[in-house]
Amino acid sequence: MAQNLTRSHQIDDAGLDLDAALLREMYRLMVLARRTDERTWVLHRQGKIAFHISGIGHEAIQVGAALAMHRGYDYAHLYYRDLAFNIALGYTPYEFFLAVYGKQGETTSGARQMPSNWSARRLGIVTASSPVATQVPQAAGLALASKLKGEDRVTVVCLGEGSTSEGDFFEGLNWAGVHQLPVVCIVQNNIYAISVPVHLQMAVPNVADRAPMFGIAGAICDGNDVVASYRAMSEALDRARRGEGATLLEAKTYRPVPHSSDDDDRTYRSRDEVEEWKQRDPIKRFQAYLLERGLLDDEQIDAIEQEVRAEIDEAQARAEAAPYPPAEDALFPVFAPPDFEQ
Ligand SMILES: Cc1ncc(C[n+]2csc(CCOP(=O)(O)OP(=O)(O)O)c2C)c(N)n1
Repeated sequence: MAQNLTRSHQIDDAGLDLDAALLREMYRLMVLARRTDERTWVLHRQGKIAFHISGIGHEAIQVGAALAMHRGYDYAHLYYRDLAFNIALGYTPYEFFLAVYGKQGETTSGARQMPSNWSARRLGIVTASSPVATQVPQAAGLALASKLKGEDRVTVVCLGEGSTSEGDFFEGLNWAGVHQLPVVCIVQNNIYAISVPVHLQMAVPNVADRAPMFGIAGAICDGNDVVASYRAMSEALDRARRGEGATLLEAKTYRPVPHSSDDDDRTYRSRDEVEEWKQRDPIKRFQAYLLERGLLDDEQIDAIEQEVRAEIDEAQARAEAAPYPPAEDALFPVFAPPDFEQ
């Protein structure tokens, strides 16, 4: 059953009565993230930036999940494909473009990390490192701190299904289970870990099938449906806030573009497969739903496109014009001194 979730062209809003303003905001954020991502591919092809790792196709799970959170209060340990997640939490296209250009003022590392190793202190987004799955035990540690302090913050951590083969995934979720930690671990299952298909990563049909072995809840959602993703995430967050522990939430989705700007995906999957998934594009699907319900019309869709384009043009131009960091910045401490305040 779960395997066929994403065969649907429909949006599953059963049991939800979401406000029209929230639905429109979901749509706007998905479009903002998609257009920012597309622009970044263009900058790469123009030779203006060195590298891009795209989140195209993952917008529904990321925007749905972020909008279900208490933004700026809950913590987020995100992974490189989470551009839409970051944007929905309040990270701006300008901040992203500073990172891809490696310019001064870049918030995550002063332009010393690769782009998409996000962090934004004001938004509760914790800095990421490049070895995949290392964020899972870090998230469990953060959630343990929240629990010990008696706060009702939830820590959300994301990774791909390939990264669940790493020991860190098991260690982190085991810890979350033993201590009933307020963690939601979202696995964005896009079927491939670069070129390795999911059936070569695991012998069970769903990532979420592993939840019982950690003693935590497991759930599966259609990660190409923003509303279904919002609902699944809300349930997981509520469980965590009630003190009932962690959830392993698997979002079934697809990456319709190469793994990164340096990957040729024609070597490991057919064009027919990619085209078939594009028919179920999360933005197209959601747009059809909003149009059908009269929550958006063609004019409003055009207005959103124009507004988003203006924001991206301005953000990109400003980042392109920004200076590079001075060479001495390479000596800036990696670890904050004990009296560090921001
Ligand atoms: C520990 C470690 N091993 C290998 C890599 C190289 N690497 C970067 S991304 C990636 C694929 C991860 O795939 P998945 O978790 O399915 O996420 P996706 O990129 O498909 O969203 C690999 C192997 C790495 N960064 N860290």
